Amino acid sequence: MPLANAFLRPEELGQESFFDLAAAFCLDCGMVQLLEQPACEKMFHAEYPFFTGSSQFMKNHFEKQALKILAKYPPSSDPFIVEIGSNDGTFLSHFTRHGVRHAGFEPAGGPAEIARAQGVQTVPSFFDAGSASDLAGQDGRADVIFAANVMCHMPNLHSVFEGVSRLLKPAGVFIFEDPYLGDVLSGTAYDQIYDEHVFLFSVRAVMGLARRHGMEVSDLEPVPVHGGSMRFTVNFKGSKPVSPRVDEALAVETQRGLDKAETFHQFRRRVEESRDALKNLLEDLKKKGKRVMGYAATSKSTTVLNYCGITPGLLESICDTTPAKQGKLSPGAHIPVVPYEDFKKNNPDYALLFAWNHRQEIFAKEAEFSRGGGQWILFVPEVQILGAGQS
Ligand code: DWN
Repeated sequence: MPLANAFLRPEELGQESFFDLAAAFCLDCGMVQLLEQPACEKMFHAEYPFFTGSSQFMKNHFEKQALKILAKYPPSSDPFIVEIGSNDGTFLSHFTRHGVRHAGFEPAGGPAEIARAQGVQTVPSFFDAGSASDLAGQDGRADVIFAANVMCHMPNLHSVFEGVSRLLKPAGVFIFEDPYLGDVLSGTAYDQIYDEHVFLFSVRAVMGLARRHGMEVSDLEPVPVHGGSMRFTVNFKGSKPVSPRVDEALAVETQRGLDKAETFHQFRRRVEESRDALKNLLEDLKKKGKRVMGYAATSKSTTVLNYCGITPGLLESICDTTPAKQGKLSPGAHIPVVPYEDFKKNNPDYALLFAWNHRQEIFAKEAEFSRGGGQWILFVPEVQILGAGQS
Protein backbone atom coordinates (compact mmCIF):
# COMPACT_ATOMS: atom_id res chain seq x y z
CA MET A 1 0.00 0.00 0.00
CA PRO A 2 1.31 3.51 -0.74
CA LEU A 3 1.17 6.33 1.83
CA ALA A 4 -2.42 7.59 1.92
CA ASN A 5 -1.52 11.23 1.37
CA ALA A 6 1.42 10.79 -1.00
CA PHE A 7 -0.37 12.40 -3.97
CA LEU A 8 2.20 12.61 -6.74
CA ARG A 9 3.02 14.78 -9.71
CA PRO A 10 2.96 12.90 -13.05
CA GLU A 11 6.76 13.28 -13.30
CA GLU A 12 7.12 11.46 -9.95
CA LEU A 13 5.63 8.21 -11.28
CA GLY A 14 7.90 5.31 -10.37
CA GLN A 15 9.22 7.01 -7.23
CA GLU A 16 6.49 5.96 -4.79
CA SER A 17 7.24 3.99 -1.64
CA PHE A 18 5.02 1.16 -0.51
CA PHE A 19 4.62 -0.79 2.74
CA ASP A 20 2.66 -3.82 3.94
CA LEU A 21 -0.63 -2.59 5.36
CA ALA A 22 -1.90 -5.12 7.89
CA ALA A 23 -3.98 -4.53 11.00
CA ALA A 24 -3.92 -6.85 14.00
CA PHE A 25 -6.02 -7.26 17.14
CA CYS A 26 -4.43 -7.94 20.55
CA LEU A 27 -6.49 -10.41 22.55
CA ASP A 28 -4.81 -9.25 25.79
CA CYS A 29 -5.20 -5.48 25.70
CA GLY A 30 -7.93 -5.12 23.06
CA MET A 31 -5.90 -2.77 20.85
CA VAL A 32 -6.26 -2.87 17.07
CA GLN A 33 -3.11 -1.62 15.41
CA LEU A 34 -1.00 -1.74 12.29
CA LEU A 35 1.82 -4.25 12.29
CA GLU A 36 4.00 -1.92 10.26
CA GLN A 37 3.86 1.87 10.05
CA PRO A 38 6.07 4.10 7.92
CA ALA A 39 8.18 6.70 9.81
CA CYS A 40 6.09 9.66 11.01
CA GLU A 41 8.39 12.13 9.21
CA LYS A 42 7.51 10.42 5.91
CA MET A 43 3.81 11.10 6.49
CA PHE A 44 3.59 14.46 8.32
CA HIS A 45 5.89 16.93 6.63
CA ALA A 46 5.96 20.36 4.98
CA GLU A 47 3.72 19.17 2.12
CA TYR A 48 1.15 17.28 4.21
CA PRO A 49 -2.06 18.05 2.30
CA PHE A 50 -4.84 17.66 4.90
CA PHE A 51 -6.39 20.80 6.37
CA THR A 52 -9.04 20.46 9.07
CA GLY A 53 -10.84 23.53 7.74
CA SER A 54 -11.68 21.73 4.48
CA SER A 55 -15.04 20.77 6.00
CA GLN A 56 -17.47 23.41 7.27
CA PHE A 57 -19.18 20.73 9.36
CA MET A 58 -15.88 19.96 11.12
CA LYS A 59 -15.23 23.67 11.68
CA ASN A 60 -18.61 23.92 13.41
CA HIS A 61 -17.87 20.76 15.38
CA PHE A 62 -14.59 22.14 16.75
CA GLU A 63 -16.11 25.53 17.51
CA LYS A 64 -18.74 23.81 19.64
CA GLN A 65 -16.06 21.88 21.52
CA ALA A 66 -13.94 25.02 22.04
CA LEU A 67 -16.96 26.92 23.39
CA LYS A 68 -17.70 24.06 25.79
CA ILE A 69 -14.16 24.29 27.16
CA LEU A 70 -14.32 28.09 27.33
CA ALA A 71 -17.52 27.82 29.37
CA LYS A 72 -15.77 25.57 31.90
CA TYR A 73 -12.49 27.48 31.88
CA PRO A 74 -13.41 31.15 31.33
CA PRO A 75 -10.63 33.48 30.09
CA SER A 76 -10.76 35.32 33.47
CA SER A 77 -9.36 32.18 35.19
CA ASP A 78 -6.26 32.31 32.92
CA PRO A 79 -6.46 28.73 31.70
CA PHE A 80 -3.76 27.15 29.54
CA ILE A 81 -5.05 24.98 26.70
CA VAL A 82 -2.78 22.69 24.66
CA GLU A 83 -3.70 20.86 21.48
CA ILE A 84 -1.78 17.89 20.14
CA GLY A 85 -1.85 17.97 16.31
CA SER A 86 -3.33 21.45 15.96
CA ASN A 87 -3.22 21.33 12.13
CA ASP A 88 -4.44 24.65 10.62
CA GLY A 89 -5.58 26.03 13.99
CA THR A 90 -9.30 25.40 13.40
CA PHE A 91 -9.81 24.51 17.11
CA LEU A 92 -7.24 26.76 18.83
CA SER A 93 -8.22 29.87 16.86
CA HIS A 94 -11.24 30.17 19.19
CA PHE A 95 -8.87 30.53 22.15
CA THR A 96 -6.76 33.09 20.26
CA ARG A 97 -9.93 35.11 19.72
CA HIS A 98 -10.68 35.09 23.45
CA GLY A 99 -7.10 35.92 24.44
CA VAL A 100 -6.65 32.56 26.19
CA ARG A 101 -3.12 31.15 26.63
CA HIS A 102 -2.68 28.16 24.36
CA ALA A 103 -0.15 26.13 22.40
CA GLY A 104 -0.53 23.64 19.57
CA PHE A 105 1.93 20.94 18.57
CA GLU A 106 1.97 20.61 14.77
CA PRO A 107 4.89 19.16 12.80
CA ALA A 108 3.14 19.41 9.39
CA GLY A 109 4.48 22.66 7.88
CA GLY A 110 1.62 23.74 5.57
CA PRO A 111 -1.23 23.48 8.08
CA ALA A 112 1.00 24.99 10.84
CA GLU A 113 1.66 28.04 8.68
CA ILE A 114 -2.07 28.69 8.30
CA ALA A 115 -2.50 28.34 12.07
CA ARG A 116 0.29 30.84 12.79
CA ALA A 117 -1.21 33.32 10.35
CA GLN A 118 -4.33 33.33 12.59
CA GLY A 119 -2.24 34.00 15.69
CA VAL A 120 -2.27 30.40 16.95
CA GLN A 121 0.87 29.63 19.00
CA THR A 122 2.31 26.63 17.21
CA VAL A 123 5.18 24.38 18.30
CA PRO A 124 6.65 22.75 15.15
CA SER A 125 7.27 19.38 16.84
CA PHE A 126 5.74 15.98 17.37
CA PHE A 127 4.24 15.66 20.85
CA ASP A 128 6.04 13.23 23.15
CA ALA A 129 7.46 13.06 26.67
CA GLY A 130 10.40 15.31 25.73
CA SER A 131 8.55 18.07 23.87
CA ALA A 132 5.78 18.06 26.52
CA SER A 133 8.36 18.55 29.32
CA ASP A 134 9.92 21.42 27.39
CA LEU A 135 6.59 23.19 27.07
CA ALA A 136 5.71 22.60 30.74
CA GLY A 137 9.10 24.08 31.74
CA GLN A 138 8.53 27.10 29.54
CA ASP A 139 4.81 27.90 29.91
CA GLY A 140 3.67 25.84 32.90
CA ARG A 141 1.18 23.00 33.09
CA ALA A 142 -2.05 22.80 31.14
CA ASP A 143 -5.64 22.81 32.34
CA VAL A 144 -6.83 21.02 29.21
CA ILE A 145 -4.96 18.96 26.64
CA PHE A 146 -7.04 18.30 23.55
CA ALA A 147 -6.40 16.07 20.53
CA ALA A 148 -8.78 15.26 17.67
CA ASN A 149 -7.99 12.54 15.15
CA VAL A 150 -4.39 12.54 16.30
CA MET A 151 -3.91 10.00 19.09
CA CYS A 152 -4.71 7.17 16.69
CA HIS A 153 -1.85 8.44 14.50
CA MET A 154 0.92 8.26 17.12
CA PRO A 155 2.93 5.03 17.26
CA ASN A 156 4.73 6.09 20.47
CA LEU A 157 1.53 6.18 22.54
CA HIS A 158 3.36 5.45 25.79
CA SER A 159 5.65 8.45 25.32
CA VAL A 160 2.58 10.53 24.42
CA PHE A 161 0.79 9.48 27.63
CA GLU A 162 3.99 10.14 29.59
CA GLY A 163 4.07 13.62 27.99
CA VAL A 164 0.44 14.22 28.95
CA SER A 165 1.15 13.27 32.55
CA ARG A 166 4.12 15.69 32.65
CA LEU A 167 2.24 18.59 31.07
CA LEU A 168 -1.21 18.27 32.68
CA LYS A 169 -2.12 20.02 35.95
CA PRO A 170 -3.10 17.54 38.71
CA ALA A 171 -6.78 18.50 38.26
CA GLY A 172 -6.51 18.93 34.47
CA VAL A 173 -8.26 16.91 31.77
CA PHE A 174 -7.01 15.27 28.63
CA ILE A 175 -9.79 15.10 26.03
CA PHE A 176 -9.29 13.26 22.77
CA GLU A 177 -11.51 11.94 20.00
CA ASP A 178 -10.77 9.42 17.27
CA PRO A 179 -12.70 7.08 14.98
CA TYR A 180 -14.23 4.45 17.23
CA LEU A 181 -13.47 0.79 16.62
CA GLY A 182 -17.11 -0.21 17.20
CA ASP A 183 -18.26 2.11 14.39
CA VAL A 184 -15.51 0.98 12.01
CA LEU A 185 -16.62 -2.63 12.52
CA SER A 186 -20.36 -2.01 12.29
CA GLY A 187 -19.95 0.16 9.18
CA THR A 188 -17.42 -2.16 7.53
CA ALA A 189 -15.40 1.05 7.19
CA TYR A 190 -12.16 -0.66 6.20
CA ASP A 191 -10.97 2.55 4.57
CA GLN A 192 -10.20 3.90 8.06
CA ILE A 193 -7.24 1.50 7.95
CA TYR A 194 -4.23 3.23 6.36
CA ASP A 195 -0.68 4.26 7.23
CA GLU A 196 -1.61 7.27 9.39
CA HIS A 197 -4.13 5.36 11.51
CA VAL A 198 -1.81 3.17 13.50
CA PHE A 199 -4.53 2.45 16.11
CA LEU A 200 -8.29 1.97 16.16
CA PHE A 201 -9.42 2.53 19.74
CA SER A 202 -11.96 0.69 21.83
CA VAL A 203 -12.95 1.84 25.32
CA ARG A 204 -11.28 -1.24 26.78
CA ALA A 205 -7.95 -0.54 25.08
CA VAL A 206 -7.87 3.13 26.10
CA MET A 207 -8.76 2.27 29.71
CA GLY A 208 -5.83 -0.14 29.85
CA LEU A 209 -3.49 2.40 28.31
CA ALA A 210 -4.48 5.17 30.74
CA ARG A 211 -4.12 2.79 33.70
CA ARG A 212 -0.49 2.13 32.79
CA HIS A 213 0.22 5.86 33.19
CA GLY A 214 -1.57 6.50 36.51
CA MET A 215 -4.59 7.91 34.70
CA GLU A 216 -8.16 6.80 34.02
CA VAL A 217 -11.00 7.33 31.58
CA SER A 218 -13.60 9.36 33.50
CA ASP A 219 -16.05 10.02 30.71
CA LEU A 220 -17.01 9.13 27.16
CA GLU A 221 -19.08 10.73 24.46
CA PRO A 222 -19.87 9.23 21.07
CA VAL A 223 -19.47 11.99 18.46
CA PRO A 224 -21.03 11.80 14.99
CA VAL A 225 -17.96 12.78 12.97
CA HIS A 226 -15.70 10.78 10.67
CA GLY A 227 -18.26 8.01 10.48
CA GLY A 228 -18.53 7.59 14.26
CA SER A 229 -15.93 8.68 16.78
CA MET A 230 -15.49 8.42 20.53
CA ARG A 231 -14.46 11.35 22.70
CA PHE A 232 -12.50 10.17 25.75
CA THR A 233 -11.96 12.27 28.89
CA VAL A 234 -8.87 11.09 30.75
CA ASN A 235 -7.41 12.45 33.99
CA PHE A 236 -5.14 11.45 36.86
CA LYS A 237 -6.64 8.51 38.71
CA GLY A 238 -9.07 9.63 41.42
CA SER A 239 -9.03 13.32 40.45
CA LYS A 240 -12.57 13.22 38.95
CA PRO A 241 -15.64 11.05 39.45
CA VAL A 242 -15.96 8.32 36.85
CA SER A 243 -19.17 8.49 34.83
CA PRO A 244 -21.35 5.34 34.72
CA ARG A 245 -21.10 5.74 30.91
CA VAL A 246 -17.64 4.15 31.06
CA ASP A 247 -18.79 0.83 32.51
CA GLU A 248 -21.87 0.87 30.31
CA ALA A 249 -19.74 1.29 27.16
CA LEU A 250 -17.45 -1.50 28.29
CA ALA A 251 -20.41 -3.84 28.76
CA VAL A 252 -21.71 -2.97 25.27
CA GLU A 253 -18.27 -3.74 23.78
CA THR A 254 -18.27 -7.15 25.45
CA GLN A 255 -21.80 -7.84 24.25
CA ARG A 256 -20.77 -6.88 20.69
CA GLY A 257 -17.76 -9.18 20.86
CA LEU A 258 -15.11 -6.45 20.52
CA ASP A 259 -12.86 -8.63 22.67
CA LYS A 260 -13.18 -11.72 20.43
CA ALA A 261 -11.01 -12.74 17.49
CA GLU A 262 -14.07 -14.10 15.64
CA THR A 263 -15.53 -10.58 15.41
CA PHE A 264 -12.48 -9.53 13.40
CA HIS A 265 -12.63 -12.60 11.17
CA GLN A 266 -16.23 -11.69 10.36
CA PHE A 267 -15.15 -8.09 9.65
CA ARG A 268 -12.51 -9.34 7.22
CA ARG A 269 -15.11 -11.41 5.37
CA ARG A 270 -17.45 -8.40 5.07
CA VAL A 271 -14.55 -6.26 3.82
CA GLU A 272 -13.77 -8.80 1.09
CA GLU A 273 -17.43 -8.88 0.03
CA SER A 274 -17.53 -5.08 -0.06
CA ARG A 275 -14.35 -4.95 -2.18
CA ASP A 276 -15.79 -7.41 -4.71
CA ALA A 277 -19.15 -5.65 -4.85
CA LEU A 278 -17.58 -2.25 -5.52
CA LYS A 279 -15.22 -3.52 -8.20
CA ASN A 280 -18.05 -5.45 -9.91
CA LEU A 281 -20.31 -2.41 -9.85
CA LEU A 282 -17.67 -0.16 -11.44
CA GLU A 283 -16.90 -2.77 -14.11
CA ASP A 284 -20.57 -3.14 -14.85
CA LEU A 285 -21.03 0.63 -15.20
CA LYS A 286 -18.03 0.80 -17.52
CA LYS A 287 -19.54 -1.91 -19.73
CA LYS A 288 -22.73 0.16 -19.91
CA GLY A 289 -20.69 3.20 -21.01
CA LYS A 290 -21.41 5.18 -17.84
CA ARG A 291 -18.99 7.81 -16.55
CA VAL A 292 -17.93 7.66 -12.90
CA MET A 293 -16.01 10.35 -11.05
CA GLY A 294 -14.65 10.17 -7.49
CA TYR A 295 -15.75 12.81 -5.00
CA ALA A 296 -13.03 13.95 -2.50
CA ALA A 297 -9.49 12.56 -2.62
CA THR A 298 -9.52 11.54 1.02
CA SER A 299 -6.78 9.63 2.79
CA LYS A 300 -9.29 6.81 3.07
CA SER A 301 -9.69 6.68 -0.71
CA THR A 302 -6.11 5.43 -1.04
CA THR A 303 -7.06 2.24 0.80
CA VAL A 304 -10.23 1.74 -1.25
CA LEU A 305 -8.61 2.37 -4.64
CA ASN A 306 -5.59 0.17 -4.03
CA TYR A 307 -7.33 -2.60 -2.11
CA CYS A 308 -10.18 -2.89 -4.63
CA GLY A 309 -7.87 -2.52 -7.64
CA ILE A 310 -9.70 0.50 -9.07
CA THR A 311 -7.85 1.84 -12.09
CA PRO A 312 -8.15 5.04 -14.17
CA GLY A 313 -10.16 2.96 -16.65
CA LEU A 314 -12.92 2.53 -14.05
CA LEU A 315 -12.79 5.95 -12.43
CA GLU A 316 -11.99 8.90 -14.67
CA SER A 317 -10.89 11.37 -11.98
CA ILE A 318 -11.48 12.51 -8.40
CA CYS A 319 -12.52 16.07 -7.63
CA ASP A 320 -11.22 17.71 -4.48
CA THR A 321 -11.24 21.17 -2.90
CA THR A 322 -7.61 21.02 -1.69
CA PRO A 323 -5.29 22.94 -4.06
CA ALA A 324 -2.28 20.87 -2.87
CA LYS A 325 -3.89 17.67 -4.25
CA GLN A 326 -5.20 19.09 -7.53
CA GLY A 327 -3.23 18.32 -10.69
CA LYS A 328 -1.68 15.31 -8.96
CA LEU A 329 -2.31 11.57 -9.17
CA SER A 330 -3.78 9.51 -6.37
CA PRO A 331 -1.20 7.36 -4.54
CA GLY A 332 -0.75 3.91 -6.08
CA ALA A 333 -3.86 3.91 -8.29
CA HIS A 334 -2.84 7.07 -10.20
CA ILE A 335 -6.33 8.49 -10.71
CA PRO A 336 -6.04 12.20 -11.67
CA VAL A 337 -7.16 14.59 -8.93
CA VAL A 338 -8.97 17.57 -10.42
CA PRO A 339 -10.29 20.83 -8.97
CA TYR A 340 -13.69 20.69 -7.35
CA GLU A 341 -15.14 22.92 -10.09
CA ASP A 342 -14.57 20.08 -12.61
CA PHE A 343 -17.29 18.06 -10.90
CA LYS A 344 -19.94 20.45 -12.16
CA LYS A 345 -18.23 20.92 -15.53
CA ASN A 346 -17.77 17.19 -16.20
CA ASN A 347 -21.22 16.22 -14.96
CA PRO A 348 -20.57 12.45 -14.57
CA ASP A 349 -23.37 9.86 -14.46
CA TYR A 350 -22.16 8.61 -11.08
CA ALA A 351 -20.08 10.04 -8.21
CA LEU A 352 -18.20 7.62 -5.98
CA LEU A 353 -18.29 9.30 -2.58
CA PHE A 354 -14.96 8.82 -0.83
CA ALA A 355 -15.78 11.42 1.85
CA TRP A 356 -18.82 9.42 2.99
CA ASN A 357 -18.14 10.71 6.50
CA HIS A 358 -19.13 14.21 5.24
CA ARG A 359 -22.16 12.85 3.40
CA GLN A 360 -24.67 15.25 4.97
CA GLU A 361 -22.58 18.33 4.14
CA ILE A 362 -21.80 17.14 0.60
CA PHE A 363 -25.33 16.04 -0.32
CA ALA A 364 -26.64 19.42 0.82
CA LYS A 365 -24.03 21.14 -1.40
CA GLU A 366 -24.65 18.88 -4.39
CA ALA A 367 -28.44 18.77 -4.53
CA GLU A 368 -28.27 19.96 -8.13
CA PHE A 369 -26.21 16.91 -9.19
CA SER A 370 -28.93 14.57 -7.90
CA ARG A 371 -31.73 16.70 -9.33
CA GLY A 372 -30.02 16.52 -12.72
CA GLY A 373 -30.11 12.69 -12.61
CA GLY A 374 -26.62 12.13 -11.14
CA GLN A 375 -26.32 9.14 -8.81
CA TRP A 376 -24.11 8.59 -5.79
CA ILE A 377 -22.17 5.40 -5.15
CA LEU A 378 -21.55 4.63 -1.50
CA PHE A 379 -19.55 1.75 -0.02
CA VAL A 380 -20.08 2.37 3.71
CA PRO A 381 -21.90 0.68 5.35
CA GLU A 382 -22.46 -1.29 2.14
CA VAL A 383 -22.06 -0.83 -1.59
CA GLN A 384 -25.16 0.93 -2.88
CA ILE A 385 -26.38 3.48 -5.41
CA LEU A 386 -28.43 6.44 -4.29
CA GLY A 387 -30.60 8.09 -6.91
CA ALA A 388 -32.59 11.31 -6.88
CA GLY A 389 -34.61 11.70 -3.69
CA GLN A 390 -32.37 9.34 -1.73
CA SER A 391 -29.48 11.71 -1.07
O1 DWN B 1 -7.51 11.25 10.54
C1 DWN B 1 -7.45 11.98 9.59
C2 DWN B 1 -8.66 12.74 9.23
C3 DWN B 1 -9.26 13.51 10.35
O2 DWN B 1 -8.45 13.63 8.18
C4 DWN B 1 -6.21 12.16 8.81
N1 DWN B 1 -5.42 10.98 8.86
C5 DWN B 1 -6.35 12.72 7.45
C6 DWN B 1 -7.74 13.14 7.07
O3 DWN B 1 -8.40 12.02 6.53
P1 DWN B 1 -9.27 12.15 5.19
O4 DWN B 1 -8.44 12.74 4.13
O5 DWN B 1 -9.87 10.82 4.94
O6 DWN B 1 -10.31 13.24 5.69
P2 DWN B 1 -11.73 13.72 5.23
O7 DWN B 1 -12.06 14.87 6.11
O8 DWN B 1 -12.69 12.62 5.17
O9 DWN B 1 -11.53 14.24 3.73
C7 DWN B 1 -10.85 15.41 3.45
C8 DWN B 1 -10.67 15.54 1.95
O10 DWN B 1 -11.94 15.64 1.31
C9 DWN B 1 -9.90 16.79 1.59
O11 DWN B 1 -8.99 16.49 0.53
C10 DWN B 1 -10.96 17.76 1.12
C11 DWN B 1 -11.98 16.83 0.54
N2 DWN B 1 -13.35 17.38 0.56
C12 DWN B 1 -13.88 17.85 -0.63
O12 DWN B 1 -13.22 17.81 -1.69
N3 DWN B 1 -15.14 18.38 -0.60
C13 DWN B 1 -14.03 17.42 1.71
C14 DWN B 1 -15.29 17.96 1.75
C15 DWN B 1 -16.08 18.03 3.05
C16 DWN B 1 -15.87 18.47 0.53
O13 DWN B 1 -17.01 18.95 0.50
